[in-house]
Amino acid sequence: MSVPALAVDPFDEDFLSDPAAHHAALRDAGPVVWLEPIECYAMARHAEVSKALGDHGTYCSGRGVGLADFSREAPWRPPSLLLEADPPLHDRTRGLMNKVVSLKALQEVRPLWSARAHELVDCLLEKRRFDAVTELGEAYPMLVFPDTVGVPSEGRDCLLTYAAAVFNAFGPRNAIFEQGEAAAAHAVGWVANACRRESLADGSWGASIHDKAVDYDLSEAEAERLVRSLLSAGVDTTVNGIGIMMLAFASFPEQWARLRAEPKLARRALDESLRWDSTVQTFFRTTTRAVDVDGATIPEGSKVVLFLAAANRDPRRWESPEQFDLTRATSGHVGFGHGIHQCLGQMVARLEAELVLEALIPRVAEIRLAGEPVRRLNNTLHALASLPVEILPA
Ligand code: OVM
Repeated sequence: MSVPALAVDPFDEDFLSDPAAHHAALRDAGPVVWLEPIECYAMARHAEVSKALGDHGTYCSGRGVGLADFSREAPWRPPSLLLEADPPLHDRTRGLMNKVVSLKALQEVRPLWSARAHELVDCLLEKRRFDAVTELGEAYPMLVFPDTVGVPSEGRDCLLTYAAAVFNAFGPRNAIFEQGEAAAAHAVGWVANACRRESLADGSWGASIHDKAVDYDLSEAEAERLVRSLLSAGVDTTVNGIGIMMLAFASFPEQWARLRAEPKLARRALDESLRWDSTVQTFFRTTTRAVDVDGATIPEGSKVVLFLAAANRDPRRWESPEQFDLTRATSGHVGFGHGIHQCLGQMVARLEAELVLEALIPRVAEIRLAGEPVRRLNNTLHALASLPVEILPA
């Protein structure tokens, strides 16, 4: 059987402006398709995306998880020792990071992070109208995460610039990629410096990575690169995760009422929000052998783009997938990925979202859109530039 070919560029402005509008065509074309404009295989159905993510032996990450094949072209920055690594190296680095970003570490930060959420919500309630992207989605992670990682206070805006560039760089070298790279030159230097042991606060997660490096047979340079992973993956993801979650509640007011009636649902809200509209839209893998997918063959050494966001709304897997529903069983969503690379920071992201909601629930009766949401185009992230909202006090 042959693989259907589509003339779809998932990184052009039309696609990136409204990815969900294009996902059904990708899913319906077949379990695996060939995208002519980017000369790459693609999967968009839940079953195939989940299976590929779970089979890291066949679908490897070491040749990059963007369009660029690191075995053919030099990566734009030294590869991540987590995201862009395969076992056995990956298991060692992940083992260290699991000890740093642990349940215990999260329990320790919870009281401070909760206080910060309440302070921020106090300010927002005074304003009533605010931008849920800049004043909440960005503001909250920036109030808690950089301090916890332990980076210098000066110049932290570089974290936002850097993350945007990192996620753009998984796509082709289009205008968005090039702009991101140009804007990030200064941020790249700032981040490199922030990752050094001398720059990191004592007792911070960043310092802890350095302290543990020897036990895991990792050099100081490798420890720096693991700190870099926290800074690359921990900012723009939660920024947009919280932003999109606020958009979900503004778009489905009955779900806000449902949450207020049963505040315990706050812990599940981010997962359903990610299923409904996934912050990370796509990641690539590279095949390590010829692989049969439902009767069609993908040759060895092929890039395959996995549409996490499309899988999360696949009607073959989800009932009423367009509906944001807090009571849905979200288990199996691939918004945090799946398999050995599944998001290391997922507990951090869930905690941030839960604490923001915990602060809002008792005090906010309604969240209303107060203007059109404005998108920020990114080659990987479903990102918002602005989300004007009005909150009505309870
Ligand atoms: C990393 C990294 C960068 C971007 C995303 C990510 C979603 C990880 O440097 O390890 O995970």
